[in-house]
Amino acid sequence: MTTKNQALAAWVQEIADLTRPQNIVWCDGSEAEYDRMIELMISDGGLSPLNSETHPNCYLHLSDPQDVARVEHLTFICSQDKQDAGDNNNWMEPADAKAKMNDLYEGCMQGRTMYVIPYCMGPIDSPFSRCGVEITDSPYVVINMKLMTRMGQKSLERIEKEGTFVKGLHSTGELDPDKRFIMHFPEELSIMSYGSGYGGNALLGKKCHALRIASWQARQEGWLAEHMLILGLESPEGETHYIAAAFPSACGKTNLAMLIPPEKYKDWKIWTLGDDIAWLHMDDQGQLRAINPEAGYFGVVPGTNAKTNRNAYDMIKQNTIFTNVGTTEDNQPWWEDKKEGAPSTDWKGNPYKDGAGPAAHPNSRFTVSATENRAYSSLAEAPEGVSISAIVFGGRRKELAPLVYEAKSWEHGVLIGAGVASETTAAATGQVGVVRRDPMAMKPFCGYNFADYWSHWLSFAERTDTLPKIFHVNWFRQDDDGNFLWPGFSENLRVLQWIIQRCEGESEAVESAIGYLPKEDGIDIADLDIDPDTWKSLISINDDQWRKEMTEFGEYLDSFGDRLPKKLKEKHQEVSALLA
Ligand code: OXD
Ligand code: MN
Repeated sequence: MTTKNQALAAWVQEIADLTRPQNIVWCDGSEAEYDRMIELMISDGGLSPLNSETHPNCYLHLSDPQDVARVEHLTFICSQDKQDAGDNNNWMEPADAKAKMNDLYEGCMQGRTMYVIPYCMGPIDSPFSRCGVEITDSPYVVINMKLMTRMGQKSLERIEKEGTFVKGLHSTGELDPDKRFIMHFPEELSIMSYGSGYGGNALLGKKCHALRIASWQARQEGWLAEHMLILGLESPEGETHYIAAAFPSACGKTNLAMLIPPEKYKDWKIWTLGDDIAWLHMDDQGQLRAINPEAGYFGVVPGTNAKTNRNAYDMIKQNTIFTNVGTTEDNQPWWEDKKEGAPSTDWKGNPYKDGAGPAAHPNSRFTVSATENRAYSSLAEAPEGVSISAIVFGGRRKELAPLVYEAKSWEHGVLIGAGVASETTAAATGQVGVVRRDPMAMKPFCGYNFADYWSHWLSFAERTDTLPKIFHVNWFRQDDDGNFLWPGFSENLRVLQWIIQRCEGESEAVESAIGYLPKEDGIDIADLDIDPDTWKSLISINDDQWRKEMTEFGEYLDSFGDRLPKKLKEKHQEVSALLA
């Protein structure tokens, strides 16, 4: 296989000259190729088969122990002008970045195979989809890209027809944390990644293309690339509303996207369209429509059990690649909170020792095709996407943010999104559990200056008056002893119902300084074990805490200087004045 696209052929040759691989393989995306790659990886020790009776076609990959998460401090946006990347990103001068990377790439694939992976982000026949080509020396990347994207021959054909593609070059290099960089060149639609095999750093279609590069392109072309799940909520009457929801990494997007309604609401149904990324376009009628650019899930494993996420739990019993979990004595995958079996080896492949840390790494992952999910929506493949009724932002906050509140307008909703803050998780290296600002859950993923990003969000209000309503949720409030106040998981359906009722004008709300809150009986909790005081504190605000929050948030916004949109500042002042 090779290509009719001259630019692609020339680039592949240029990279081969630089990296000097032993051979070059163009990936066709076939099942036979996937099976061959699995065999190859088993034979060289990169994968091991799991129990084929309990987990047919499931494999375990153990990564280098120093390569288990995204590396935000080593991730750069290399725009011509530093201000375009903004203080929300690390920046490097493009020529310097290329020189640094080319030094690392020089001869790095000697003795290795170079794989050329044409892929399409989004349904292959959607006008909203975008293609890319990843060149990599990692067989692990090839098999993961096969599950996570539409990869191979069809994508190559689309590239040959369209003539454009995002260029992604990846090498695992020496897996040396001191020689690890993830560089983005948004003006050139290109990505250079070196020294890591971890999904978020190495599967270039995902965070690098579908968020960082795509967010830049989206701004220029009038759409949005967001860190959002997409779900359909179907009522017993058969009406389905679509919701897009942004939460920081490892805050339950996959669980929400696959939620199984509690017994009392068993006639309701949640359909999954995506669990991590949404591309939002406005159609001719002024409706915001969403597609999921991905074709699979790269989800956090620990905590997944029959109660927290039955769909995912069942989904990953076959045709799944596990990364950095433990195993049981009979070679089934094992992780903390699986609630079944016991660990015999840990994620480093050593015998498991009680008390010597978790068996599965807290950021261990499953990779699986979306078609394995029994709640996968038939509209996930629709070229035109689905019309979005509500946008939801959320973070992991022990205190402050109520269970749910609604923005008073689109512009106010943009302020709420910009104000998202969350406790950090194991999805990125660094300290866990520290509250940090994570606007729209895009702190690690927005490929340009947040001030320009918020202007772009605000500009949608000038284009239509039929935008979705915007909400904020917080499933993670705790009492002083660290107990969660809200049961979460399936019960979150009750909150989604309120959101849809509000979109339909069917439920009254209480106006507060920060937005509309549910009335005490607005969400049905009669059968839940929540005492009235707890419930009140979940759906009300503490003015003192919010005054402090608005002051800190204001300082954060001001740090963006003159580029900060005036409208956002005004909205901030309005809310602050209501709290004064
Ligand atoms: C992810 C992340 O893997 O956000 O989706 O880190
Ligand atoms: Mn994510």
